[in-house]
Amino acid sequence: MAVDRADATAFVALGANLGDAAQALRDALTALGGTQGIRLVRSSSLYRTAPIQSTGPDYVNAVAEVSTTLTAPALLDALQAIENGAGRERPYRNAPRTLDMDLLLFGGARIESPRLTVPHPRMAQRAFVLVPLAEIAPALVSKEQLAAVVDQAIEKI
Ligand code: A4P
Ligand code: MG
Repeated sequence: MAVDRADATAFVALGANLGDAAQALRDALTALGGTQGIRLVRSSSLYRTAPIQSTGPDYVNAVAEVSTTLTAPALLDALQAIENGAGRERPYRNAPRTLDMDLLLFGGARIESPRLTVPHPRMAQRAFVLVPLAEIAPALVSKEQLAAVVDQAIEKI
């Protein structure tokens, strides 16, 4: 018997710093909402951000809330398919990229598998995640967390 999986609320971080990064993020949000089993609930503004532990041009970053019937690994598959569709290449760690989509939170799940760590282990250290996340889900980000990243350059586009 097929059992419907309950919807989970998940948060996805988007980033790009090659090509037309803003358009890549808009296209990625459209692709996300158009994926079977994923509903786009809301998305943040786009932000221009200075590279953190990375090189190249400034990034464009955003965060989206989705409601999904997919499992977390299946959602990661969907994110990676959208990245690949945007021409993502991985020459080395933290290389400049046409599109990066990271899974920040998946309901209240804690996941430690070889290909997936949730909550995203570096999200609390990064203004490019915390500021857009606070815009769409203020209860998930504390004033203390925002104060800790206040020296990282970020501006709404
Ligand atoms: N993986 C494990 N957990 C997750 C998760 N929660 N979400 C694995 C997504 N992927 C996850 O990712 C490498 C592997 O992480 C995947 O195969 C997946 O199985 P990747 O996207 O190929 O490589 P990456 O993005 O270079 O690595 P990572 O670890 O996602 O990088 P970070 O730490 O996210 O940093 N500065 C600004 N201003 N804006 C940015 O967007 N991004 C980075 C990337 C650095 N500096 C930045 C930005
Ligand atoms: Mg990534």
